[in-house]
Amino acid sequence: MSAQATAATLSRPSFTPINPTPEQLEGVAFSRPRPRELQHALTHEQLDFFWANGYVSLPGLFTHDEAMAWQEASDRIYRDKLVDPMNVRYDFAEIKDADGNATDENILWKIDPFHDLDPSFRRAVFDRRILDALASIYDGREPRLFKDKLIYKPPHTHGNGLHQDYNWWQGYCTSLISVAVSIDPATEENGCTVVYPRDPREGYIGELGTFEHKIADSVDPDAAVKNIAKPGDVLLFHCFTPHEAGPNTTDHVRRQMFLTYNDSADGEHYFSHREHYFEYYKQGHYKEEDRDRVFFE
Ligand SMILES: O=C(O)CCC(=O)C(=O)O
Repeated sequence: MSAQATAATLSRPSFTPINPTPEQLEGVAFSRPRPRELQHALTHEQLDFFWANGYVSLPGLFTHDEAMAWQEASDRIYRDKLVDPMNVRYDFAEIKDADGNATDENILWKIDPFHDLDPSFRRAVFDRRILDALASIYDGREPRLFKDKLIYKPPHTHGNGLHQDYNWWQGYCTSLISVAVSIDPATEENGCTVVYPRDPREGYIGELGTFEHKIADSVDPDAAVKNIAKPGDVLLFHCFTPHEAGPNTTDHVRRQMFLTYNDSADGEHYFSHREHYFEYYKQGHYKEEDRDRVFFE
């Protein structure tokens, strides 16, 4: 007989309900479990702005010193970790020459996921400044991490075309919000994130069920908002907010964390999403004959 139990074969013991008396509820042990107060909540103005525009900027949410520690951590990972193209978390890009033509050289462009690779990143993902900002959007409920990636965007590499993130997250909940944390300065020249203000409640624009996602006709180019940012600045944007980023045309790296969360009322999807992402990433980035050698470490 197999020692493995499946969800269907597991029976749950039933517990006697906890019914404290009013006197017991006054006791010291019941004084702690209360909904927590948000120490870094968004203001009413910031919340109204988010719901009207699908994004909100939080300049200086993290200090310059914290951003410097992330610069060092990004350098350390780049130097010391197993940056192997067969490791599915590492994404490489072609370097372009001065005329914008692809050269033979490839360079690390993104790590997805990345927060487990350094304690400073693990702390950032669970920092109350991020979690409280999101909890105020989620009516006080805690956010849950859904996805985390570190985009290096080295010199003379590509940006991202116009899209709504939900394109890649179809089938998951619609409370997904990304938090872009600048590690290096972000400028127009190095390909800063550009958002197009839109009420997130207007929803998804693309063709559901496909990865076809041609939405250029649905945004007003004059409405573009460039996230010109200093190290430590943060931008929150909803998964229905159209956005893009140009190529990095400078000689300096533009590193930025993209941390995505969902309302905890919508459940926990980190590992389910990771498997889903690896599957379509493998199909899109590796030749069929190489896919057996792809690993995650
Ligand atoms: O790198 C950026 O600024 C934007 C990245 C982006 O659009 C994405 O990863 O969905």
